[in-house]
Amino acid sequence: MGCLFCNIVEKKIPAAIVHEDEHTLAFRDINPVAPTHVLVIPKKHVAAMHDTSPADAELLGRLFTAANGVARELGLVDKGYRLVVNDGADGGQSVFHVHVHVLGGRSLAWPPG
Ligand code: DGP
Repeated sequence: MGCLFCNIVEKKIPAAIVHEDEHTLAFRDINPVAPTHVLVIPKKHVAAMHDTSPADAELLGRLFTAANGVARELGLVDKGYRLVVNDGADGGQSVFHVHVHVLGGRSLAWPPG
């Protein structure tokens, strides 16, 4: 079975893909909490933010650059959007393959719950 998001990268599990390049994949969250809710992931498996190191600076840069590109492509930048990375149990992480949530299409409350 392996990692759910690796299976999406490998197209073994279907997803509504909105962006793909050599290093990243973006697809719609199966359980959206905003009118636009997309997950952006590195194709390389990294389980969590706390597993990254300075050696992952390029991967993380590509990830956030791709997330911003998705927000732009989906028309979120004029009104604003939010990028979220949940890490570990207290952070609310449920899938252990690093991902950035791109949230937009409504005014988002702060602080989060
Ligand atoms: P997090 O809680 O930060 O680990 O976010 C994981 C997100 O992944 C959660 O918002 C729901 C989403 N998700 C879980 N399983 C699937 C799936 O099979 N397909 C898609 N598109 N999203 C999924």
